[in-house]
Amino acid sequence: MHDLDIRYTNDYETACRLRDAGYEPVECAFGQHGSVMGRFDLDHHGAESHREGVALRACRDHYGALADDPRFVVTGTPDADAVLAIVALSARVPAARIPADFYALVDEHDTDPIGKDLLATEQGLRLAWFNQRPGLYQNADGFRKAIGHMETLLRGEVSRAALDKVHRADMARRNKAAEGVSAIYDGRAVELDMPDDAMTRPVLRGDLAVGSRPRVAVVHCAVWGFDVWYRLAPVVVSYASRMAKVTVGCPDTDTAERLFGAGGLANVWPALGKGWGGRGTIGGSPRGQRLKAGDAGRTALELLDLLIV
Ligand SMILES: [Mn+2]
Repeated sequence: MHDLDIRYTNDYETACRLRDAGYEPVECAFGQHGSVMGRFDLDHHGAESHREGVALRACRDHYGALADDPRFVVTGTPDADAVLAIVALSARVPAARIPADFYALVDEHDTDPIGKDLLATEQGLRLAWFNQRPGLYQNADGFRKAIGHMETLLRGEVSRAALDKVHRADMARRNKAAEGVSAIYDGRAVELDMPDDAMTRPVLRGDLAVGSRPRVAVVHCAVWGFDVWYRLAPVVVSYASRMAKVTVGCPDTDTAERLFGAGGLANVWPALGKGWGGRGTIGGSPRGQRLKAGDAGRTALELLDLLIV
């Protein structure tokens, strides 16, 4: 097997130079510069978002295509999508060890991480094991570690006990996320009770979002919990005390546009004040400005006034 050569960069020009020298870019998106594309067009962000995910295409269409020349240029987080793509292109594990239901799930979870319960299936649990690995930092070492974890996983070397531990850890995270909900408001700013089926009720998106009585949830929580919170309200205002920052989110573009009009949350940033911003589905308070916990509640009430349905 040829040695993997992984180059990490946060610089668009460097990624272009490495691409021209024969390194295959995988998910090399650089904001306003756009994506650096190689022989296999392995990105699906921004201007490339019409393309299918990279692991899906690498596993299905290009397995082993770079086995003799496994040189890659990467950026950002070593997530399962990018890492699995590299493992498949370079044939680091036999193709039979990468079942279609696993790479399809990696793809699905990459493009829409909300509302898919990873703990519900064996392949999901395996993906959750990968996602829970510590040390998956945004650098070359993080990518090498992540590739090693993915290989271990695909070779079937993760024990039942380790997978069970992942299950318990994620249930603990979900419980913490639910405990972190401090208020759920309906359209008239009446506070609603926490439902008994918070963990199992469907995500409030699309028609469900428009028809639901809960409108906005306010959370104060140290763990990531949008998969839980969007079951409680289609708009989530989250306060992170460590960052002293307020984040506003909707589960997807369609839902955000139904609730706030074309452009989704882009309509609310100017109304929330100077410096607020982000994308159509998620964003938050001005960079570098420290907010107080109470600002999340105030933001939630302002959002109620901006809903168009
Ligand atoms: Mn991806």
